[in-house]
Formats: sequence, C-alpha cells, structure tokens
Amino acid sequence: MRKETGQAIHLADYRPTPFVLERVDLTFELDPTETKVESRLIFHRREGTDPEAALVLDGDELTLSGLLLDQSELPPERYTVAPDRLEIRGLPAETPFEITVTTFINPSANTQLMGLYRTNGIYCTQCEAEGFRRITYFPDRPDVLAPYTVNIIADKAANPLLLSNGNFLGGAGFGPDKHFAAWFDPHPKPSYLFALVAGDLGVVEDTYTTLSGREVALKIYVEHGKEPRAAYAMDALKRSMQWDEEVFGREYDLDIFMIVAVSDFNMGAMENKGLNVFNDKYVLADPETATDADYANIEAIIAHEYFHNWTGNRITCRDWFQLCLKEGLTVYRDHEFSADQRSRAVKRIAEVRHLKQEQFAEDAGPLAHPVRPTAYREINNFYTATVYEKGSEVTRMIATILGRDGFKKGMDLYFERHDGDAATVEDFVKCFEDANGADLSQFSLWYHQAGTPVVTVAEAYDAPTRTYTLTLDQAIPATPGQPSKKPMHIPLALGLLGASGEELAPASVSGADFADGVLHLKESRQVVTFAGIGERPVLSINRSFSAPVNLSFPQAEADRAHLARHDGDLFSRWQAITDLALKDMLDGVRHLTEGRNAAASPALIEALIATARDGALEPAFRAQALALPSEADIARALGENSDPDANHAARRAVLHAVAEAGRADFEAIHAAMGLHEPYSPDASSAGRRALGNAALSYLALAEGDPARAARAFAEADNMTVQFHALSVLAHHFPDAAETRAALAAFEARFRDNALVMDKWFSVQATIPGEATLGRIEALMEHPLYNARNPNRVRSLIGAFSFQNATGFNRRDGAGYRLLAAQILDHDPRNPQLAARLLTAMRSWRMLEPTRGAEAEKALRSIQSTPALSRDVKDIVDRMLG
Ligand code: 0A1
Ligand code: ZN
Repeated sequence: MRKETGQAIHLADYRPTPFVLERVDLTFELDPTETKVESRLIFHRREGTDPEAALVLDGDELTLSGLLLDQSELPPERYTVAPDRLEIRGLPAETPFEITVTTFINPSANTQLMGLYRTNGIYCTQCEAEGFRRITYFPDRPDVLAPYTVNIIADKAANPLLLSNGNFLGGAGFGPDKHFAAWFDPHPKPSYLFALVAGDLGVVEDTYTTLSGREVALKIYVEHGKEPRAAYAMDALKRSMQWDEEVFGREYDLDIFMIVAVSDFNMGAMENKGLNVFNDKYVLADPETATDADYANIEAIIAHEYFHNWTGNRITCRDWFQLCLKEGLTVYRDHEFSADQRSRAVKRIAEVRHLKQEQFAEDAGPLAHPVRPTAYREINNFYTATVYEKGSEVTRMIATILGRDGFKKGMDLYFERHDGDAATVEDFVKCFEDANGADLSQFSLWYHQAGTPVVTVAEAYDAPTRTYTLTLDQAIPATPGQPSKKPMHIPLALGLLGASGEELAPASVSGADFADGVLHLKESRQVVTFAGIGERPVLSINRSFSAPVNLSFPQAEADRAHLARHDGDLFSRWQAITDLALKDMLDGVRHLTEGRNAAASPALIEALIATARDGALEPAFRAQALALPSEADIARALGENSDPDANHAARRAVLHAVAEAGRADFEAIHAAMGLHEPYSPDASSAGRRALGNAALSYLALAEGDPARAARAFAEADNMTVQFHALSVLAHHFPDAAETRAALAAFEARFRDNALVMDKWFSVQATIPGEATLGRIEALMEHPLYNARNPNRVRSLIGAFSFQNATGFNRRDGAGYRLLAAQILDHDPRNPQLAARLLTAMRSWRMLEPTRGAEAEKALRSIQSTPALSRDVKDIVDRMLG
C-alpha cells in the first residue's frame, strides 16, 4: 500500500509526546520475505500531561502479530490497530511500563528502499526520515530519543555479518544454521538514525586514535572483491576525524565506526549512528574507474556523514521543520573541510556554481520554500538544495558576520548547551547571540523568507570631494505563500581597486556598518559613502560570494576586465570573467532571435585567454574560468521566455569564438598539462587534468574534428581523462565513427562495472539536441538498463531531464512526455525516486510559451493520474499551484 495524499503538517502544531521513551530493545529474526521484529519499549508518562492520553505509535505497511503490556497480552478493547497507526489506551499514569510489539515485514518486497530492504542479497535499512515505522510500530519522530539494544538472528552462511548501531556486545551460534549478534548504542538517538545491515561483504579495516587517546576501529564494508576501491574512502574518513578534532574540537564517541556501501540507495549516504550506509558511488574509487570529481565527492560525502555524528546525531532536530539545523550546518562543515584539504578559492567557485544551478533555480520557481519551512505534506520532498545548500550559506554568513572567533564561540556553546538534545533553529541562533552578545533577529529572516534577494548596485564617483558613493537596494521576489518580504541583513564583502589593482582604503565609510571588508546591508535602500578615495575605484562586491544573492549591477566591461586581471579575491576574478561571458551570451541570445550572429567580446576573449595561460594561477582555477556559464545560467538570467535552443546556440557561439582565438594556447595547454602523468587524486594533479581537459574541449570546437579527442580517449590511462574525451566525442561529434567506436570500446571494457556504466548511460543522455530522445528510448531497452536501480535510472532519465536542456526541452514536448511516463512507471515502486525526477521540471514557468504549454500538459497528465504517491502528488501540485 502506498502513502496517500496527506494533509499538510504545520510547525505551529508541534507538541511533545505525552510519553517519554526510556529504552528500546529490538530483536530481528531475519528472513528474506518474513522477517520477525520484536520491539520492547519502556515508556513513562510525561509529567504534567493528560493521564488519559493514549499512546500513539506510527506504522507504515505493517502487520501486527503480537502486542503485550508488561508481558501480558492486551485485551482488544484497549488498542486500535491500522497499517499506519497503533493506539493504546488505559496505560499507567505514574509508573514506567513495557510495550512489546511484534510485526512481520517483507524486506524483499520493499522496492521503496525505505525501512528494511534487500539489495544484492544484503539486508539493509534506511530510516530517515520516516522509514523506521516501516519496521515496527514506533513513535517515529526525531524528538523521541533512547538508547537501543539490537539483537539480530539470521542464517549464518548467507549472513556472516550482522551489524547495527553502537558497540558490539557479543554473538554466538543459534541453532544449527543460524547465529546471532547483539549491539548496544548508549547514545540516546531518534529512530531515523537506526540501522541494521546483514549479509556477506568484504571489509577494509583501519584504526584511528582520537585526540584523547582512544582507539577506534574503522571498517568499510563493500562487496567482495571491491576492497581495494575503498582505500580512498578510508583515507578520507581518517582525515575527516582529525579535522573535526582540530577545527571544531569534536571527537568520535564509540569504539567502532562502520560504513557499508550498497548499490541500491535513494540518496547519497546516511549518517546512522556508528553505521553509515552509503550509495557505493560515494565509496568506491580507483584511477581506472573513477574521475577526479568522483574522488572529490567521496571525500566530501564521507566527511559530511562523519560530521553528522555531532551535528545531527549528538545534537539532533526537534522536528523535521528543523532539518536545516543538521543539514545546512553539516554541509557548511563539509565545505570547510574540503576547502582546507584542497584550494579554498577553487572549492568556493565550485560550491557557488552548484548553489546557483540547484538552489537559485529552486528558489526562483514554484518549489521555492524557506530554509526552515513551516508546513509540508511529504518530508521526503524537503531534502532540497534550499535546506542543504542555502542552509549552509546561512551558516557561512553567521561566520562572516561574527568573524572566525565569534563563530567558534557560538559553536562551542551550541555543543555544550545542546549535546543530547533535539534542538531547533532558534536554539542554534541563540547560541551565537549569547556567546557574542549579538542580536541576530533580523539576520534570522534568512531562515524564514524564501527567494533569492536581488541587490541592485549603483555607483558614483566624485573626484573633487574624493568620495565614492554606492546606492544599494535589496528586493526579495515573491515566492509561494510569501507575497511580500522584509529587508534582510546581507553581509557583502567588498573592496575598491585602484588603476593598478591595489586596494584603496577609505578614510571613512558612512551610511552602513563596514568592518573587515564587509558591508552590512540591512535596509531596503542604503546610500553608502566612502571618503578619501583619490581615484575612480573599480568595485569588487560580494567577494567570495559572502551572501547568496543575485546582483543587478551593469558594471562596465572595462571594470570587469580589470577585476578579472587584478582582484585580490580569486573568487571575484572568476566572477568577473563569468559576468563578461554571461553578458556576451545574453547578447547572443538576443542577436540570434534578431537573425544576427552571436559572438564573444574582445574583453572576454582577452581576459579568458590571459587567465588560461597565466602560469602563476593554479590550473584548477584556470579550468573553472574556462568552464564559463552554463545554459541553465543563461536561462536563469533571462528569467522568462527562455528558449533552450537559443541559449545553447548563443553559448556555443561564445565558446567557439574563444576557441578560435585561443587555439594555439589551448594546444600548448593540452600538451603541457600532464595528462599522462601517473595518476594521483590530489587536488593539484586533478587541477592540471581539469585544465588539460578544458583545453581539449575548446580544441574540439576550434578544429571541428574528433581526431584529437579520439586520440585522448585511446591513450588515457585514467578515467578522468578518458571520460572527458568520451564526453567531447559524444557531445560534439555524436554521429562520428570515432564516437561510436569509443562508446563501444568503453562499454566492452566496463560492462561489469555498474558505476562506470552509469557514466556511459549519462554521457549519451546528455548529448545536446532533439535526436537524443530516440537514444534514450533505445538505451532503456539496453540489457544493462535497470529501472529498479536508482543510480541507473538517474544516470539515464535523470541526466537527460536535468542536464540536457535542448534534448529534454524539445519544442514538441516529447521530452516532457517521456519524463511523465517514467514518473508514473516508477511511482508505485519508488515514490521518492519518482518525485525527485519530477523536480527536473521545476523551472517550467520560465520557458517560452510553446514549450511552457507542453510542459504544463505533461504536468497535468501526471496530476490527473489516480493513486499517485504522496511524494509525487505534493511536487506536482506545488509545481502547478
Ligand atoms: N541525512 C542524509 C540524507 C538522506 C536523507 C534521506 C534518505 O532517505 C532515503 C537518505 C539520506 C544526509 O544528509 O546525508
Ligand atoms: Zn546530511
């Protein structure tokens, strides 16, 4: 049975439970189709609550087979049972009591991948957000915390490994063919952090000695034979553990830390206490099969899940409205970790690209919601870029406003004051206020107001008085349910550059607080005067992307070029180049619709080529500059009436002009960038490969010939270079014999490696142009296509819908119809996957009218389908709302 369309749940309705859970004791008798779960729960009635209140336990698709109160059977008139709920009445008012619930579940039939399910013969759980209720009747909400004892009984030959949270208590044989293991997690936790894994897996082992000298056993479990591919994940784990001690003063708190990699998983990974479960895509890597981006993702996600041990597990969320409390903060922590392990500026550029692509797009469309929402119909739909990425940006702004030390003081107080709590966003913010004597009430609007603020910048320089004046306006667009907004506290890092690139220091600043290079914009309009500025300065604003805002600032081309060359803030140099390019691309879109040609401005070409060849700049940075804005960036900048074919053509024309002008440089770069060096995944080697790969892309455009990419493909000895060459072939020369040969060779070589084959599906799904739809249909018939494996579905259908603007947004609407059919196909099996795929259409209202009408038709066809899951129904209703 599927969850039905539900009523909205409101933050304002939050009430603590009438019963306090003291202890949980679970016994699993694992069986592929009939697993028995016996749950013993000790409760007492919360002081001051109604002595008549019933105990209500959540369930989902459960069959009850036994119910005891203090070991005696409960008479039927004392309880009501339904698949989604168990209500027990007449419970003791004063004394603790024990409820024993027995349920049977079928892990093999669990295609939703929530609760206990089977993947490749392994038993595995996923309980966040509301999966535990699919295992047993339980108060399945994050503010109910208890220590857990878990006993697992299973067939010994098939399941030599029996794992759960906490520390291992012991194990023994159990009858002729079975064995059992017992685990105890002393740290009170909510049910969403519960995990159980059983099966037969290989292991990579190591140890870590914590700051206070405790030895922790580290184990990463993977399919047999894949152990060598977990070495990098182990290294990343140890670095994460050390970093959290050094930077946040946080030590690990159990005797063992385990990671299990599985190939069927709806998300990236899950931070279950002491037993993280990962999508194997974020664990397994070796040079031959993983790209530099894969390595960077593994490092970031291993860190993210590990950091949750404090921000999420030790301090959890009071309710799901507070999701950003753990997610935004933990993303901020993993970003800082990666910045410390790699190049800070390059990492920041990559973060901002991702933020804009995902979160700004979400914030500008019908799915926009605040970082801390106040209502939801399906919580699974709130694991969003807004909660995660904007949540991280909000944390980053607190650090910018309070400074490094002030931020640390607030974090220390948060850990001290709330360890063991299920906390709220207000609790979090209060720690920063109390630790610093600060007032963050206006700042807190960032949690509550959706929409990306637009800051309009106007500047004036008055030579006689040596004053430079900035007029800053802020406006926050209307979003669903929030027609008007209050002005926010926007911290804008800025600098004024002189003619030779030096920073000009103002004698005084009036009209806004300005300290340590950060201007604090708090009103809807502020006129800020910088005195003692002896020459007309060039403004560098929102350095390092100090605030997640859109700037409306038609800065002169010459000023952008000046910043591109001289800004002391590397991020802003990248931003200046990007601004030059975006302007050219937007002009190009206009010119193409007027029947004129699109081109690149000399200013862009000069700035870009100078950057590309500047040996003083790190290669990874040069590669980021060469990447230029995406088609999605163009669409967002247009805001409405977007024609993906025109965006694609304009972008391509700009890239082409750069490629022609820089051909000789790109040849030199491609030859020099060590594409044949022995592979090492470190950031600087990866940067050289990224630059070499970027050069290859431009050369393909300039030469109009697949030969060079085909050679690069054939000669590559690592996946980063090989896959990039394959992408260049597929995307620029889809019909060339070289491309067909390369795709076939790649398939032949890697057909047994699912993660690599995901890349093979994706690269074809993202070939621009309307012919790709036919390829998608053919690839869905490929023997290796598997509609039950989320990674494979995302690699084909997800890549097509999210990353192929021209192919997916075909004018005739066939792309939308294909996605709609896919959503209806997946929904009954895996509603989370279906709902997530549907968000590919979140920007449909920005499309030009013909495509917009086709998109709407497809959405309405989904909406009018009977028996949609709550997940899909919620998204489609909001999308059309
Ligand atoms: N808390 C995890 C994300 C996550 C959420 C829901 C899931 O259910 C399928 C799985 C994972 C994280 O932030 O990493
Ligand atoms: Zn997380």
